[in-house]
Amino acid sequence: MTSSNLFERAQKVMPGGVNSPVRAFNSVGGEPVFIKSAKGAFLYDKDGNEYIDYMMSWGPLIAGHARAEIIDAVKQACNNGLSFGACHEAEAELAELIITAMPHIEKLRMVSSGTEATMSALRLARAATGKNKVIKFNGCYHGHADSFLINAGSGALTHGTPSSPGVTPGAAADTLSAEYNKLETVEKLFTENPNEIACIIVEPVAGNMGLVLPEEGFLQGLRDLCDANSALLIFDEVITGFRVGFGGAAKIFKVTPDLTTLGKIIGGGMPAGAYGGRKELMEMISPCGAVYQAGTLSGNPVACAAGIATLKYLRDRKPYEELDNRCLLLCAGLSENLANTPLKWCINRLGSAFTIFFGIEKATTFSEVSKVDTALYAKYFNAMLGQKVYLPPAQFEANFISTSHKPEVIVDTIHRQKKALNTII
Ligand code: KE4
Repeated sequence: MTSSNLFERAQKVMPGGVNSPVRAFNSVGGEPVFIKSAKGAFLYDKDGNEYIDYMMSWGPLIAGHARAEIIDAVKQACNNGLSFGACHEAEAELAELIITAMPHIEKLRMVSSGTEATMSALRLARAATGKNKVIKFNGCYHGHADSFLINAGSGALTHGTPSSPGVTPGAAADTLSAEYNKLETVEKLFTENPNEIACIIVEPVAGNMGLVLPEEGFLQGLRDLCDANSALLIFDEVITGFRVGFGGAAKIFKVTPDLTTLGKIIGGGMPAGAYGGRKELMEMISPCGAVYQAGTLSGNPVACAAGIATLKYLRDRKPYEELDNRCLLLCAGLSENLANTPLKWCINRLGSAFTIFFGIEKATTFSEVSKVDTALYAKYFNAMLGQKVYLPPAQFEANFISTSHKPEVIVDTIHRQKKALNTII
């Protein structure tokens, strides 16, 4: 069956034919390609096409698709059983790897997605402070729990539902929205809601409005505001954890959160998330504390095996300088091509993650990003797809490279982009 036949079939049994909205290609037009397999930096669709992949499953695959040592670890774990619903050694091994890399996490709880991690961290912050309100940032995305679907980024922004129907006024009332990189908007909320704010949750590097970096002093400013108002600071490192460095954004920007949420890379492509922080906070979580949170497949042995193999690969190979150099090379080449067109664009990059914004020349705040030319992005996406380069099918996302994106793949991508641009200029 071709991708088109498969999509027709999928639409009969799943909303939009997908299990996550942003996969539907709605904001870029056309129909999604159906993937048959993937290896290294490449995707292979059901229609016989090979693509260079920069979406990389939205971030988990920093080691590339189907890296042998990760596949082998998963196969071995599968042979011992897929799930126990009971304690097993790999849970502590994965937790120890994470805690060694991020010592501001003294204890953590494994869950099965980033959404579970952030919703649990929020519950814990509310219990620990006895306060109800949470500050999040317009354009930031923390998964689809009710509290976070207020002015959310990623697919919620892409599909025009930043504040989703079905979220009750009660839930929405406890979520306050601030502007990323604008500390004054956070300070104002603390002034207007004295002693009511349990926490700030922030993507330390925003990935869900496209990649937007924290300006000098922004993250430290959030830290100071939390300390001054007895609120907790939650770093949502679902994207940035083990992506921007082995110690995450907290280490790079030298700001210590009270709680951290993780996902994506810690599962190595398998369903996994985690939340963690200081011992006295985490010991409020059941069964040692009263804050309830649970999950049938939390700490699943197969997911833990993939996560352990991925983190050991990163710990031992130390690929971050190489990834940074490769992505710098890529973005320089892509920028040179774009500079030779009449288009308005800008590019943000940190390490192996980047976003090209179309229609704007600066992307440091949500209000700037809101002015992007999504129609032009759609044209660019399809032109690149035509050159067999697979990008995120939405402007408000980050692109990722992996250790499988060898220099020759980078150079080839730059050549393919040049051809793609010639078809839309
Ligand atoms: P999941 O529930 O999708 O595992 O994680 C939610 C989440 C939490 N925090 C951050 C910073 C995230 O980026 C995400 C999920 N990221 C999106 C892509 N931007 C997932 C892709 C999708 O929704 O299909």
